Amino acid sequence: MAVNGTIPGPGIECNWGDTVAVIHVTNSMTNGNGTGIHWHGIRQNWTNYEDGVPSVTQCPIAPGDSKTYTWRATAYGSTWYHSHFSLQAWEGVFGPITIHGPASGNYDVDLGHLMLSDWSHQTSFEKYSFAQTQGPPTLDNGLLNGQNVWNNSGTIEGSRWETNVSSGSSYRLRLTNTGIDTHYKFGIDNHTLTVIAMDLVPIVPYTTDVIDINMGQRYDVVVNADQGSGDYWVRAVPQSSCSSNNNTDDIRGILRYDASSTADPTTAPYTKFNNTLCVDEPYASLVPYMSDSPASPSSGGDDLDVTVGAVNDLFKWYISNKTYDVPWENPTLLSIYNNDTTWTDSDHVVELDQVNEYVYFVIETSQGVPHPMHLHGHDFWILATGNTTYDSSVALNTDNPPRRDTVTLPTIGYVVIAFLTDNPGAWLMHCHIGWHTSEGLAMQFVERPSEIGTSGIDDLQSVCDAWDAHVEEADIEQDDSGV
Ligand SMILES: [Cu+2]
Repeated sequence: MAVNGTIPGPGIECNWGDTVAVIHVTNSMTNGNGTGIHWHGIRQNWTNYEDGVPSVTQCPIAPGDSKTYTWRATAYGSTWYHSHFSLQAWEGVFGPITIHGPASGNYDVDLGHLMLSDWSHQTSFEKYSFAQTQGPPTLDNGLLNGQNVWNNSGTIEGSRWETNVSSGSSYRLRLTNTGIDTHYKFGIDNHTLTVIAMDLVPIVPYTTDVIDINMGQRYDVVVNADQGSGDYWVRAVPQSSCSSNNNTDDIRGILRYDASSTADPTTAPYTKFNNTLCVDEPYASLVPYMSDSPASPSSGGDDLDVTVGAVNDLFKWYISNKTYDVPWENPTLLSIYNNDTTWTDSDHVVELDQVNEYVYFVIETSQGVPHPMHLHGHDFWILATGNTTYDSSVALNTDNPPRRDTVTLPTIGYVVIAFLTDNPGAWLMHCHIGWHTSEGLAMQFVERPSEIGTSGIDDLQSVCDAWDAHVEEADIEQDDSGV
């Protein structure tokens, strides 16, 4: 699957403050393949109906149907769009978004996005039944901006991603992990990375040789071409404590000082790649450049306990003992428009009625699987995190703590987040591991429902009508959580 014929799809580029109008999404697929495009990390402030999530903010766009999205770029930096329907994102329905604005570090050249994907020769849809019954399958390979090589029984196929630099110049790279189930460490042999942004938040720059990047996260890094000459490996290494891949050591691109060179680099990786833990960058390194601190919560938040269990011998993930399962044809926002706000356990709605107040949530797990947790419609503050059991004596950092939209819940650990209820809407929070999302590791905040209003209702209804008509004539069975 692809957007306009390429993987990654075409980039969307705009300036901070722009209204991105308009993006036409036409579903050219066939029978049963609905779609919906989510603009990851875009705040959608008062534009919940543009969030692109089937079962939450819209029905799937039916084959042959179209939907037009419009949204405002209220933050700046690097992000991406992807399908939020079933496993399509990991078949190639994604692409980069660049929002130009200030940066907290200098650089000479913007090299654009480098999207780190994982890949298998079987489709994600083919692997889903294995994932549901036996756990996460081993993947075959990884891709840098859609490229890599593959040793097909002795024949090397494909080609590597390459980039050229001039000695003495500095380069901005926009990293996104688009994988279905791969935590990457990324680095360039003999070069350092100066990190200037996480997700869509500029940070006080810090320098590292290797960076941890979990699914859904973005980091903007500046690379100084300070080696004079030569060819260097660019490495994305799946971390074996939480990711399984058959090509771990050869997901590589090449950085060249001499564009005419065709030589393979002979450089060696940093030893930091040998640490295979799946963790975020050091908490203390992630200091937002623009200081912003949350106040105390108006009331106690929930404790969200992440667990895995089985239903009919299929893995299901739970948050607070609820596994998310919402029909595509009955999105939350449609229910709100229809004043039908009686929620079931499988809707897993937490209603937030407070206006412009801070809410705190503890997300924790006693199981040995880390999860990249992503919230729609907000950046959240990370008040505390640790790989121990949470207890209420944990000290919370409320002095300009890291804020972003995707955080790693550590294995047998916790993370405490806060956000401001300044954005009426139905906002999904979910694990960005593709298998886990489909297996129910999701919930939704219905924020200030009485103020959501009816903007977008005509569009929502017409997309739902087309989907309902498609369901009537095609025999469609929803075999995942709806997100
Ligand atoms: Cu997960």
